Amino acid sequence: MMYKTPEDFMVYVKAKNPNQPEFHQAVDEVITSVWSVIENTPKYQAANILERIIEPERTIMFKVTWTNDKGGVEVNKGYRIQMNGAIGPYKGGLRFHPSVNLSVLKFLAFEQVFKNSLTTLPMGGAKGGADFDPKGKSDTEVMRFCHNFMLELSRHIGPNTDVPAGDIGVSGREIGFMFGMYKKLRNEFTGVLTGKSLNWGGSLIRPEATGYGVTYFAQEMLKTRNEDFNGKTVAISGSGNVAQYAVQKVNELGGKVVTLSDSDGTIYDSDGIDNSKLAYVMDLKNNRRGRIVEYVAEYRNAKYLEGKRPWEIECKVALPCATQNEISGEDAKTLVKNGCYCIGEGANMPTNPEGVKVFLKNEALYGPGKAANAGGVATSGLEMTQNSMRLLWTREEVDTRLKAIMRAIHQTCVRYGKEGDYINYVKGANIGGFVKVADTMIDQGIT
Ligand code: NDP
Ligand code: 2IT
Repeated sequence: MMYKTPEDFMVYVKAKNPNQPEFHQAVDEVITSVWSVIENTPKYQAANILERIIEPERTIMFKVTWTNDKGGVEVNKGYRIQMNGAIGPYKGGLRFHPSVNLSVLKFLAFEQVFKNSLTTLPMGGAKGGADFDPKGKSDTEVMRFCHNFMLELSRHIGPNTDVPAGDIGVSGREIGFMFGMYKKLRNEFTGVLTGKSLNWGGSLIRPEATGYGVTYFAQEMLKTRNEDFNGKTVAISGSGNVAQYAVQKVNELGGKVVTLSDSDGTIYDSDGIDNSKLAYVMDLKNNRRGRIVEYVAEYRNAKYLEGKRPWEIECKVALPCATQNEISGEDAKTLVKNGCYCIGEGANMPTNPEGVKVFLKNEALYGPGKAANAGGVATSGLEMTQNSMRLLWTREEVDTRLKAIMRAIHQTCVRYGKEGDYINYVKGANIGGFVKVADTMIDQGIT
């Protein structure tokens, strides 16, 4: 074996990819989990799978220029990382956020490879986006940005090549503008993006899928201890797409969600965020594009924790649904100390490496993002299937398939992650996702 230890291999990764801390973090976690598999599988060593799997197949970086409403000229950086296309067309979201850079998108694209493999559907892994901040922009500014972004991106994608979707800062509105420009440029109507509106090729349940999926996954984890959501207090972070539908599903399953957040702070409602309060949050965030602090003016019993994350609030279940590294080692300790023993990651890599160690050491039910939030991309896969067949499945049909996929992912994690009585879902998800991609790369030769 060319490298003696995962640490050895990380020296290589860091030298080849300097100044990309998020990418290093994501690679380190996967490599540590799959190390024993590589050690025991000579064909993976002979094919140099490790060095090959961390190298993006294609990295596209481009300039996006657009004019703001005052006539000023603005410039942003646009990206698409096509990480691995072994098992299907590249697939993964687009993130529009000022924090977007190459490191963040490479970590997300890398995670996506294993996540997509876990879904059981034929999708390779990719991620893209821009350092554009949609906050405070008018609809026409967002439209001009999306159109100019697609002017370049359209050269690199296609329904059988690469199918982007939403992520932070990209939802139905942005997908619509990008789809419109792609259609005009190509003069063809194809399922080149997912997360489309229902009138023009979207799938029922796609908006709900990530939030529902993470809740289904947590439900499966709880089931291994003969438990369910009924009567449990749940802390959720974020207040965007994933967080909103996680609240809806937890409510349906009898849990009580007491927190939501955004990048400015957290709201704590000890009475629970029921469906009518959720409707208020959805209108606030999706239509009025306001801040979560406004919740406490509407619901006076709720408290606003300015600049804080939800993790000091007592709960049994935590569903981080905002962004990467939002749970530190200290946060994880606080959660565990307060009785939290089930963590389902709606966000990608929300727990930092120290936090992950705390959850594993305390034998929590800890579902990492690439398993727990795979319902979103899985339902994107179902949207692609419907587009190919040119038909629309019912809500029930899509939801039934989503549930079955989340259950299958859970089973894969159990199969590869069992350590005595404990299920290490990190190991299970990483090995389960990795083996299929690595075997496929070997089947297809050195390309
Ligand atoms: P949205 O843009 O709809 O919502 C993002 C939420 O997270 C907002 O409340 C936002 O607050 C908050 N947030 C974003 N960045 C930060 C930050 N740096 N610090 C604190 N809070 C932050 O995105 P989604 O709900 O779609 O995505 C949430 C997470 O789920 C991401 O990690 C994404 O990668 C992941 N995910 C999404 C999927 C999907 O289908 N949409 C699928 C799988 C995973 P603010 O408004 O202040 O920015
Ligand atoms: O992180 C993710 O899995 C997503 N943002 C969804 C990707 C997709 O193609 O639906």
